[in-house]
Amino acid sequence: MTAKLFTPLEAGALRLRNRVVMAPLTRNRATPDGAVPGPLAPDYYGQRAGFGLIISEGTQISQQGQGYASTPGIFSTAQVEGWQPVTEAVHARGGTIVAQIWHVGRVSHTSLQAGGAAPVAPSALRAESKTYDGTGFVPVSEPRALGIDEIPKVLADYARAARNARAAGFDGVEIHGANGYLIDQFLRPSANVRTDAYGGSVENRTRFLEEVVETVAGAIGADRVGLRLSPFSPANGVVVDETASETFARGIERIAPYGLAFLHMVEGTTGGSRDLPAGASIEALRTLFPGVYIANNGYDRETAITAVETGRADAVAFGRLAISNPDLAERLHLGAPLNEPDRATFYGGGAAGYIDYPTLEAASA
Ligand code: 8OZ
Repeated sequence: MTAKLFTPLEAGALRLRNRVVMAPLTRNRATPDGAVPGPLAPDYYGQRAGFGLIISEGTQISQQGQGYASTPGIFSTAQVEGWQPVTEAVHARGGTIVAQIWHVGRVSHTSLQAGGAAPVAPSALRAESKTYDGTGFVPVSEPRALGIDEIPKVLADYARAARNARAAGFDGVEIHGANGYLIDQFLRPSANVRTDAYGGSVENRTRFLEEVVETVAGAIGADRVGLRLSPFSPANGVVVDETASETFARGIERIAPYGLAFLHMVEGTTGGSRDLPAGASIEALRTLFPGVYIANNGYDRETAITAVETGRADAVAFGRLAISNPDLAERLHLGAPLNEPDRATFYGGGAAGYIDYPTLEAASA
């Protein structure tokens, strides 16, 4: 009998042909100037159409939202036109693809900002983190705190990005609320010491998250919007403190009524251990969300099959294995061997390590 991992799933308006999801993966191969998807992107994504769902690499909603060199955007006309062949390539092969929409907040560098400006964040607190500025890894810049009057503009950028994603042919979007970027920064007392309606209490720290969800759902329909969170990941300099369980519980409670297509969680430390702090529970958070749940972090064939079979997850997202196995869903279904990913070609560069990992068929030919 076919394991449930390999069976279709409806997530809001999204139709997944199986429950093997391609996680969002930063590859730094967009054009350095216009942040337009590079010429190989249609091939890269098209090769991966056999995933039940492709979540695009993080795609900035504005120049202000960019934190690394050569990541793509979705705010200019050229960017929308650059994404069109990508979504066409995926759809031509029967796949489903959403754009991950991203604002990095303080995880950026003045060299990536308009006019060399300071990056923006909930508070003027520099992250203990590095970014890639196109020449090497550099400490992130000191941010300035967003004025409360600037928040509507950021929300408008999210709405524009979501509408642009649909115009570019994406089936929907995933809001990047994880990994220490802007939304996560608002949620964490270590990054958010505001004294206005967006800081302090749990209610205030979860306000920006809800406003982004409300805005993006209002722009393109909640049934085409997913959300990614990493409640217990100390990624990019955020501190996972004793408020995390309560904060994320309240955040998920607040967004639950919107009827999003899915919630996608990094279980544990992003790209690392699945261990959680004492007393923390992913299951407890998941229970607060009534819709489709996509699990991520360190899954393999057996643990993914079991997670979906037991109902602990509706689908499972794979990161590094999606880089090295364009036909991962098929390989997992068959129990076939997997290609190993090469870290040296993850970020930046060209075709090598991007569009040249062989499918099973190619490998046996
Ligand atoms: C790796 C390198 C740069 C960015 C994330 C978007 O952690 C990222 C990212 C990952 O969510």
